[in-house]
Amino acid sequence: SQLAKQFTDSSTELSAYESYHGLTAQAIQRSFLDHLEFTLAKDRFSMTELDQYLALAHAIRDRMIERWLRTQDAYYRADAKRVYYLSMEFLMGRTLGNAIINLNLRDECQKALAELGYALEAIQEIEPDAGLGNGGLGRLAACFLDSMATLALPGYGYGIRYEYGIFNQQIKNGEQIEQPDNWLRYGNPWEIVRPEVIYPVHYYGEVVEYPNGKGKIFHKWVKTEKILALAYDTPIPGYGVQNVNTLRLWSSKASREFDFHHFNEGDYISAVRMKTESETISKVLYPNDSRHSGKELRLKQEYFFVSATLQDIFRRYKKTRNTFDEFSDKVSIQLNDTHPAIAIAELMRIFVDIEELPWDKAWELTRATVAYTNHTVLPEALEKWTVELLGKVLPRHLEIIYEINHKFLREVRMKYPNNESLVERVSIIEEPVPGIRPKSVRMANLAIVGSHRVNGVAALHTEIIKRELFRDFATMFPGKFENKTNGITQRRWLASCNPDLASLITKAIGDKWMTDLYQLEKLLPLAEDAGFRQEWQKIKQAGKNLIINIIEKGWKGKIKIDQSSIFDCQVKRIHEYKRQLLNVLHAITLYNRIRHQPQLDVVPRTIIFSGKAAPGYRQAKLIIQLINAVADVINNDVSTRDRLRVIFLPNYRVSLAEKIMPGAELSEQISTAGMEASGTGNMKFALNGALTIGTLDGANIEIAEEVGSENIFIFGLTVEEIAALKPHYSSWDYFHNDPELNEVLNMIGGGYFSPLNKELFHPILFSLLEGGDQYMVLADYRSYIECQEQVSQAYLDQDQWTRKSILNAAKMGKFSSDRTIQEYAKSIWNVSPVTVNMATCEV
Ligand code: T68
Repeated sequence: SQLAKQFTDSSTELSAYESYHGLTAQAIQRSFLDHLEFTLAKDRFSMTELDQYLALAHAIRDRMIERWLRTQDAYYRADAKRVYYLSMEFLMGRTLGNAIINLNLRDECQKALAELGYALEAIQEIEPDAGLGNGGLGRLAACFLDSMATLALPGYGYGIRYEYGIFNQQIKNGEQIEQPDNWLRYGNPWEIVRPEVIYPVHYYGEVVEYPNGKGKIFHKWVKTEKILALAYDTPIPGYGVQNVNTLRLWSSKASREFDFHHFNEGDYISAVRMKTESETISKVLYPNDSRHSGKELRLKQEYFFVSATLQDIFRRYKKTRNTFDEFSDKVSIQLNDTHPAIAIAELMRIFVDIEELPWDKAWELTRATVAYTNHTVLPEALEKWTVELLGKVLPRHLEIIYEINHKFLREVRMKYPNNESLVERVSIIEEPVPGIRPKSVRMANLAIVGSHRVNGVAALHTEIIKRELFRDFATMFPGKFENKTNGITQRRWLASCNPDLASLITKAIGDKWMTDLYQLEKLLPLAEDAGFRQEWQKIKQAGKNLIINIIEKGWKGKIKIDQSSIFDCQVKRIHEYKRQLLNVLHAITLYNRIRHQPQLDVVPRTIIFSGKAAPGYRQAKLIIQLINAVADVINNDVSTRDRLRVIFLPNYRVSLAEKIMPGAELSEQISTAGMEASGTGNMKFALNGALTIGTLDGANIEIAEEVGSENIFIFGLTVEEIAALKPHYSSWDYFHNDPELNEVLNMIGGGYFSPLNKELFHPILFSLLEGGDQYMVLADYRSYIECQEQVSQAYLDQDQWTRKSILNAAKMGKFSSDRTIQEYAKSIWNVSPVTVNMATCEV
């Protein structure tokens, strides 16, 4: 510490400080070469590209370790309140580029590598994505970790170290093929295994009651099957601070008992088989983003990481305290959706059965500690476990849930007498309907009853959960429901993914936007500066050219893209409510207009889709097939293809998103109003200067408020209009009364895009017509087409378009996840920053 102090006492000696901590280009180069030789045992003859990546990753990781240790020590010394973000998904993507940005080492790394003849950008491409999530919910968790570290909050991510993340998507003959994502194949240089941090997790068995001698009955969960949870830690560096937080992911291991209890060969073999089976718990991420599957293995995954995490939280709490009186002053637990909601029952079990606290005290602590974020209103996505399954896998938890429900319903009946239909609606237990539905546990109801706060993820979504989905609860617990509009981290979604735009912005307004995104408003006057617009436009064009490179590489040069066409992008999970179909109907409409009037002067477009469908979601997979079939016809038609292109980019993932955002000009956010809780892709696009075409749904509404109606393209029915239309909606009317729509649907139904199998897309037509068009695609068609005409018109005035592009980015301040996390910290978690300073802390 003497040495460190000496270096920082005078600001002129900053470089000495950096040199002491190995933050110079020279030190990074030395470290890179050392890792190549001593960690990887390679020289410049035997070294591969993978080795270059691994050596650089180790050199960067080394530079986080001291800060990491100091951070954990600082939180301990400050006796800080900790936040635990419990999530089944952390969609981290790549780590190298982000770590380099957050440590502020970009120039140093580039210099160190350039001297050796390597390019940083090429090395970054070697890293596989950590795809431990499906989409928005998992990526939100990753952005939150970045913001918590940057805000110096004592925050921890807790989840599962899936051996296989979200599947890799290939497109073969226009169809999605799923390939396993073996992301750990070449090792993961960012994780550190903690062999000493290992906890037992129990399943099955039975509950026995016994008197404690003082007239009380206690419960013991016995004859369980036990497996082990082993901790792997990943450092999460903040930007502009020296805090490095932790993401702790659990991996399942067979418990040792399996090894001892075999007496003959048969037992030995079955012991080994049990061992491998117990290790399947953390094997693979469930690839559904919007449908509850109800599978036993999924329930076991949820309890697996909740149980290990709570044991870890209790261990940390008990290091400094021997009563639980201050538990909720020192611990805050955020549930990322209901997936970890069993934590409420597990907390009660630990307090009551193990720590022997009275029920009421345990309940008070549990509710004061836990908060729940809802991410969806889709009924099919709400988690319900059958009483039969939950009672088999977690018998004691089922008893506890019954007890929670019993006491809760007693209060409800007291407060609202003679209202059994209310009781039925708010009950945590859903009663069975013979032959229709089994008796089940409603996890959202458990999460609401067991939390002190429930939040939605955008203003409209929060209103919908308060007024509809959870109306009874919102009346019962006024003040429990809050909005926390989502955000994204500008470190990844601007600084790292779009370095040229980032440096243009920094040249113009300084770099404070890196930690205060509202600073981007300083760009507003520059929208009127022709020189600035020109530079902005040049960078956007470079971004477009990068996408062109990806396409030309993917199609082996067989597709030529007009670099002056509108880059119109819809990238997100494929789902009927997100309405990729509406976008396809527009593409076909444009195609028809050009075909029918070959002389028509249209604004050239490149319509880009990317996204995965859940492997079991038939309709979504068929939509992928339709997009590819339409693309095939349009891209092969010499009479139209110079003016219209349709591209489906395979295997959408974080690292691909980072390449699309800088080149996107039009952002498609066209969900049925009321169905997209927030969306976060909408924010990433706008931050990178794309204009939005969208419905009044999720965070689009708030984006429109920020950028102003002149700078966004809004169309379609509002939530209220949809509610009013729904009861007497007939999609057939739109089909019959709109000739262009009629033609488009007849082409899809008549096999125009599937000449070898003319019925292929009938299920799509069925869903839009006989099926009732649940997502109101046809109702919004005309409004969408007209809005797209306005987009094309607006694009003709490039200068004006660029002005709007700058304005959009300038108004994204609100959508930094730093703002979101500050709101959580203040009104849900009640936590404060603990700033780590390497120069002043004791070594
Ligand atoms: C998304 N939800 C919302 N769910 O759809 C999106 N679900 O509007 C919102 O912006 C985002 O959450 C962040 O709040 C999801 O991504 C899932 O991925 C999911 C995964 C498993 C089970 C259910």
